[in-house]
Amino acid sequence: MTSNSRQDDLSPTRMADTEILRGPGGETHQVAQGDTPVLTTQQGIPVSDDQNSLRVGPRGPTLLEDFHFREKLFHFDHERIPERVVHARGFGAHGFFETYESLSDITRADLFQRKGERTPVFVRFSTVAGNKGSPDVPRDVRGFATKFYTKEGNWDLVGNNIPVFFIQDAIKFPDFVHAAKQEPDRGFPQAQTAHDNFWDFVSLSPESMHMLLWIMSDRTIPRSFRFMEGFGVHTFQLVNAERKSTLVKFHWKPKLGLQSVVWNEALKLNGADPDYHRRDLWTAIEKGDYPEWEMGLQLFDEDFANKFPFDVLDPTKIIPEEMVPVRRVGRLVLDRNVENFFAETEQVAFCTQNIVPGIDFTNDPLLQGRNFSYLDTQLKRLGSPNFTQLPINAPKAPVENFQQDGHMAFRNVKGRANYEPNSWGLGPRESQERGFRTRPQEESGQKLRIRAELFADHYSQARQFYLSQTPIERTHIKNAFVFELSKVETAAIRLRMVSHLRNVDEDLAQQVADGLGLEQMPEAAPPARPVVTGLPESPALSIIRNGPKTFAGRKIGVLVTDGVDAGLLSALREAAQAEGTMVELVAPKVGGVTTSDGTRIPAQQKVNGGPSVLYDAVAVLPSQEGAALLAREATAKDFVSDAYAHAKFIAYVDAATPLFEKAGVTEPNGGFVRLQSPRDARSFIEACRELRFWEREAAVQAV
Ligand code: HDE
Repeated sequence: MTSNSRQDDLSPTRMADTEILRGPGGETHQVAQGDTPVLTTQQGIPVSDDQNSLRVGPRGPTLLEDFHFREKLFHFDHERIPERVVHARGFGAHGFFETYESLSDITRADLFQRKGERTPVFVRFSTVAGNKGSPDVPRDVRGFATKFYTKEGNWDLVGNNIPVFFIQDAIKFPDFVHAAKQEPDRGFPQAQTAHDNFWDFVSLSPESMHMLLWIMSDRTIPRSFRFMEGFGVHTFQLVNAERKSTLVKFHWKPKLGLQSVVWNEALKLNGADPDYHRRDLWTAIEKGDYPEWEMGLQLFDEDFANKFPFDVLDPTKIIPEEMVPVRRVGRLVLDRNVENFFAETEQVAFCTQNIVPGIDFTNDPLLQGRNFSYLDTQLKRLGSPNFTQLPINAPKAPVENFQQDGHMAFRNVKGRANYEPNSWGLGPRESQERGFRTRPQEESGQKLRIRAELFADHYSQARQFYLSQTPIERTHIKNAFVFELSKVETAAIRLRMVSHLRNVDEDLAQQVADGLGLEQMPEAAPPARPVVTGLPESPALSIIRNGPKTFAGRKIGVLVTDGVDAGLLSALREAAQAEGTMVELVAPKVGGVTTSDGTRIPAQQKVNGGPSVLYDAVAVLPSQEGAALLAREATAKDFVSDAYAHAKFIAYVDAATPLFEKAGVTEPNGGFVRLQSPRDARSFIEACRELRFWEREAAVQAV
């Protein structure tokens, strides 16, 4: 065997300014010389051979003496840290938060004091249920966690893309998470709520009803992180220098507007690109198209809280924006990708208890429980109380205290004193004036395991959410219930769920019952408190009503073949560029095509790797011969028929007709734009601002 030839044969051969390295299989590698650093062990000892372990003779046993080999495998064996119990699948980026105006009348939090002040941030988005390697677009809540490195310490706003939660008391969190994740005997399903245990638990927990309406809506299948809202969920307090408190709900509003995919698209996306969301964020930042959100505050006082028909401490309730407007107070810009995924995205440790002077908690029982759980989980995950010293977690404000030692301590007390007070005049002391002070509040009452009265209203806001949706969105919610409950094998659980839906909306319950093929409608579940049926609609709750009216930040997939009309293609590119839209060419071969004017252009995707689900809109621009070829290719037909079924805007040239016919798209009508002149390219982009031609969806019924 050549690879086992004499060790000398495998040592580098120097040649001019490169060296030729022969690998273990006899293959050769060229390695740049000059500044190339020398490989070392963790102890800094230079390594002479990283291709072969030390052994006795070419066919003999490996020697224990090979410290480089042992260290390399030892380190590799310990590469993994426990993944997060929830929110394991995540993606993060750096950026800044910029304050629009001083909020000193409301809060003394340093980051809100000065107009134009920029505070560095790290944001991690995530799914909840799936394991670390699960796909990006399951039906799931998205985490939206922000670490603000303020001048007075780190503030972590650990939110979601949905403003309410499944449960009201942190004591139920382990049960809820167990039920949502893989079933313990079989270890599946992965990243799915569509299974018996999940629906069993939630149908036995009426407090989940409001959240269930949200998760069955398109909020849980966002187009990408860039197009979703974020919410702090709980009511917090902002406290000013006079220690006056204002109650607050935090919001993030995406600059590019809201957008979701459709369910059939999500199913296909997870196969076509399991990294769809992280790739989107990474690419946008790499291109300099920095994603942006505005921070919004809903500010209110105790008087409002007392009059509000629900409890502001109940995390299963919202305060409609129409009742308390969202005041935009700053912007969040993500402008830097991580340098190392593990060091930053994996090791970042968000803790809800990280708040800064000027912000305070409330008694929301979910928040109180979270304040214990996050610190605890970081110790398990990162293995040492010194996780705060990792660069991603370390405050950018000075850290001065006498906490010492522990695993991996690399910020250590200097000098003799490691306690305070001390007689040596060494080290930091507390400051009444600058330090974090909990706002004094009266608390009294018996110790009880009980919830506040208004927490028992489980259906009224679920109903309000449903009735605030457009007809298209209501259909999606109904379809999602039918899809998920159809995966539930136990008929009694399906019935129980429909019995709850009757308290939300009779029509919805009936449609879901029909979709499930129920023979008889179950009795409505007895509500713990009467359902308030007359709550006004809240248009802010609809995605479609809050669409972007721009196609910026979106992506068009252009299906091309040899002979594509060069003029139309460049008109389309220009119109897209003017809008801030990306264009990708999808061709029979990734090497590209030759256009009508003889220019050779590369493609970004081969047609079977670039299905139309990856794009927000498509253009089908083959030549006549090209269309005939594509009409024989199944994935080219899927490209067209999926774009059609998913109600996308489609630009086309007449030559595409045979492909459309083979794809079953017989009559290009609404939502189609025929490209004949450059002006048509602009009309196409303008049409795309609507994002989808929803009228088509009802006709196609791709649920
Ligand atoms: Fe979390 N949650 N959570 N959660 N959560 C975690 O902390 C927990 C809740 C949220 O990108 C864990 O570091 C309890 C609500 C996000 O690293 C853990 C309760 C909201 C992230 C934990 C909740 C969230 C987490 C797992 C009920 C929205 C990911 C790993 C009382 C407002 C942060 C970790 C990241 C992560 C506990 C409920 C958001 C186990 C006990 C409500 C975005 O500590």
